Amino acid sequence: MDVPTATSLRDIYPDDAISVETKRWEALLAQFKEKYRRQAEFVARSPGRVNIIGEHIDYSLYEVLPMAITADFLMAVATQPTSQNPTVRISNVLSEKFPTREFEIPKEGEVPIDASAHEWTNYFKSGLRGASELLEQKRNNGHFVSVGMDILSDGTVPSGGGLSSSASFVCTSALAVMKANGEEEVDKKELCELAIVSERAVGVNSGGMDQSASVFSLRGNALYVSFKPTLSATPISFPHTTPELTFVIAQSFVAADKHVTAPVCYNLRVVECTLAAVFLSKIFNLKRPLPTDSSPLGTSLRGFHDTYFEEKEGIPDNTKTPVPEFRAQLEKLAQLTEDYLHAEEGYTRSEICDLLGISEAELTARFMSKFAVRADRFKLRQRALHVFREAIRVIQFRELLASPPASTAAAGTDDSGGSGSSGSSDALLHALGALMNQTQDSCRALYDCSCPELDELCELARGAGAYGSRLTGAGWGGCSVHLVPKEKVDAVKEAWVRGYYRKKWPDISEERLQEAIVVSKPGSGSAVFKVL
Ligand code: NG1
Ligand code: MG
Repeated sequence: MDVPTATSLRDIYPDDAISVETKRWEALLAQFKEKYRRQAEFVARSPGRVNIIGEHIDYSLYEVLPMAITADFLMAVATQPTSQNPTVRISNVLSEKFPTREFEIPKEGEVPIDASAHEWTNYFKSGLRGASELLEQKRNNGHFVSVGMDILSDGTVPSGGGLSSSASFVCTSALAVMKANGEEEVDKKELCELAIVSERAVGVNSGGMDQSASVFSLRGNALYVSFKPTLSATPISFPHTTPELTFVIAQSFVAADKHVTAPVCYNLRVVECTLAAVFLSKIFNLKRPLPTDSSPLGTSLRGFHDTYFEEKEGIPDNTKTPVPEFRAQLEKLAQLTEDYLHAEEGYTRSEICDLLGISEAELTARFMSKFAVRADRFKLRQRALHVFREAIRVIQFRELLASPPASTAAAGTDDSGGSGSSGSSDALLHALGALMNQTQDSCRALYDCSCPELDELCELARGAGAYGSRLTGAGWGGCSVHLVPKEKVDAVKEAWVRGYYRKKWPDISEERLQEAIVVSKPGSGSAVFKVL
């Protein structure tokens, strides 16, 4: 399945976004011509995403359910004539915030990336590096050096906000490099996998959800992303409901820069899940070492899951387990975690070493060296419980979308006395919202990745009529997502403006408020738009 070449913005954006996006693209192309004295040849784009459910389980290789939003990262590109010293000139429409950079593409070796510097072009360089490696493999004629490029970029995905601004930037960059180097068709899976690996080059040991949602999404659908046995993405249509099923996104404006907090937040959670997998496999005396199919993340809870059932219940190939069994397996693993992983306050390094029979030096070398973490205790119980139960909620959410519950009207008149359809939608929306609320509780209480501001936004939304409210993305700040009936959207917005935004920032500007709350329909993924 290849990245589509769009011939009109209607192929990319939902109808209600067309006029704004048309003006944005025209401004981008005009500014490109002004800056580089020539026309752009194409525009590459990849959207941000909001994760509907399945939080902090992609790096444990469990399925997740994100959807692409309208906001995206654009790159208008023109290739430079082949030269001995190909260079990249990359600029951004917000030139003061993102200064123009120019650098030579090295003739041998990789383009250097200084992950310690928060240099905005690092994301482009990681995409350039990944795409160059892929093209070197595909073309198989020695070291690949990209052509020179002139680039003008424009991103509307709020950065550090849990809407995968980083993934949209890396996916667009890799796509732009592939197109600039003459790839007629770009395979979505190849693009996604290279973007996943590339993003780790900038220091966050992330899973693959964001890049999958950014590349594979189809307008009007959520995306069921699976990582086992290999990366795959299935569009999931939303049933037609009344009231219309609307997802509202609200920024907490608490900066959630994963690169700064990774050693005590995001990357620490990855280590805790890996250690939980290794710990559990030791407790249950699994014979075979856990697969490192999630490398370079290391071993995953899913690797433990599959190995446990293969060894203990002789399930040959657990990737083809029908859903009811798979769900029963998850219930069992959550129970085993309850029963065997006791430490409420977390495990110390020496306790982990004692059980694994390894030295602290080996523990650090094997699990905490590629991505450094800082912690004295590791809450293996809590993190594993969240992961197994969250994976169950994703299954339940998907089943609800596939077969909405029987109408409440059919089971006796519902309170509104309305027609069957509104009754059944109400039951569906309540059930979906309840799962989202459970995820929020688990993210706060078991995974400890919420924050007071996110909790407050959720409480305010529920009080104003939202069916379900939760943080989305890594958490510790950033964004929240809410399932709100269309006719309650204004009331929920009002509750946030009064109860949160104007309270914390009394002189907040109107456009800041516009930025804070986004109602986005499920959008399409990566695309290329030929200009010349
Ligand atoms: P955000 O916060 O949107 O960047 C991060 C990870 C995802 C996933 C979520 C939590 C990166 C690039 N992405 O998303 O892989 O683990 O957190 O579900 O770090
Ligand atoms: Mg991100």
